[in-house]
Amino acid sequence: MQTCLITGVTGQDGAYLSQLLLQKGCRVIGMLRRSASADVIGDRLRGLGIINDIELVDGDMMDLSSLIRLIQTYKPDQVYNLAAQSFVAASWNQPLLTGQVTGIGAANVLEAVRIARPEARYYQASSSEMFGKTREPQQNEATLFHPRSPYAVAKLYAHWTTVNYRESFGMHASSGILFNHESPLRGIEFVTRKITDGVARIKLGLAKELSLGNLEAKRDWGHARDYVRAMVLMLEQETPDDYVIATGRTVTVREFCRMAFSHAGLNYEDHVTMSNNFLRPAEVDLLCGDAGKARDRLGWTPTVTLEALIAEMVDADLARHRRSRDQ
Ligand code: NDP
Ligand code: GDR
Repeated sequence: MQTCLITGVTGQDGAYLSQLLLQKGCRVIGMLRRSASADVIGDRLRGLGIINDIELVDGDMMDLSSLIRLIQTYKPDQVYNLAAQSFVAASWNQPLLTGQVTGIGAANVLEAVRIARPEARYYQASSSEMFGKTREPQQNEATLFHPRSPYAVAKLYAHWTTVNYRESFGMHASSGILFNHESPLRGIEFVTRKITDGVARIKLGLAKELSLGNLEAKRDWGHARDYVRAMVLMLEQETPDDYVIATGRTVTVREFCRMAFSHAGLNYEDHVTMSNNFLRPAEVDLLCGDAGKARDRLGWTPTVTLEALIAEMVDADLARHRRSRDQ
């Protein structure tokens, strides 16, 4: 039985990855940071009905000693480093924290693995945000990086540290350059979930308007369930490597709005307003991934269309609001 340690287990990807690893018969150790609201924080795992199947243990990305102790104690065969301050917009307000958690935090995990369990396989949650102000219409593993936020700069540090540990110490360390992936478990502050939640509230008469920022940004959105499958495939390879994971289809935030509102029989133009409050100091205008390498080497392809993703998210938010309204 493989023992897998997941940092960021309480996040969207941590929940789906835990579920997948449990289905594969793995022992899943989830690192949980100390919080006064631990009951609420496990909600995604509770929602998937797996919270009692995971061993939740205390630790923090900024506390190297906690990471070393965890790895010494549980001797994981695989380490999935998903923990991060992952909200791009917040990274301008908390650049140093973002650097410490998202950047140095990854180096801490790599150090802990190198010291306590160098034979473990390591996965780094890298991001398409690293491409940032790209000139390429479609981005792949060879595309130059030009990060546009403190978050993306921190992710780039973590990415290159992963590559460096592979090259310096021969560690089985892989980096997944994942494009945006969403689901009903997506944090409410991210634009897709903000939109599907807004659609549900407007449809049920709980709100009239939805205020957004830049509607012209283009993103390549896939389903988180498909993307965690790619993480597992990467660690199953004999040789560690870096892979872009994406659908290859890009649409604007405006188009996402149109599709989400129309799924509920609404016209987005009647409800969406623009606010400068949600504009960013520097924007990433266009992301569209080329996952050809993952397709050829991992046999990975996405299975969920954007239409199906939006339908699942809107329906889940409608059901959730109906439940709390009827309680
Ligand atoms: P979430 O924001 O949903 O989850 C982040 C996780 O990190 C949470 O479990 C959070 O814990 C944990 N965390 C934050 N700070 C610390 C800390 N100091 N110590 C320990 N744990 C901490 O992210 P996603 O699940 O969406 O993404 C997973 C990873 O993939 C992230 O690294 C993200 O940057 C990256 N990524 C995500 C993409 C996406 O589209 N979703 C695309 C590309 C990369 P808590 O619950 O306590 O806040
Ligand atoms: P992103 O996701 O920054 O791509 O990072 P987000 O959903 O926050 O933004 C996507 C695009 O939508 C525009 N936008 C808005 N965004 C938010 N959050 N709220 C709004 O009201 C709004 N209006 C317009 C943004 O400007 C942006 O262009 C996500 C995170 O999961 C990262 O951790 C991950 O690395 C990348 O995806 C890939």
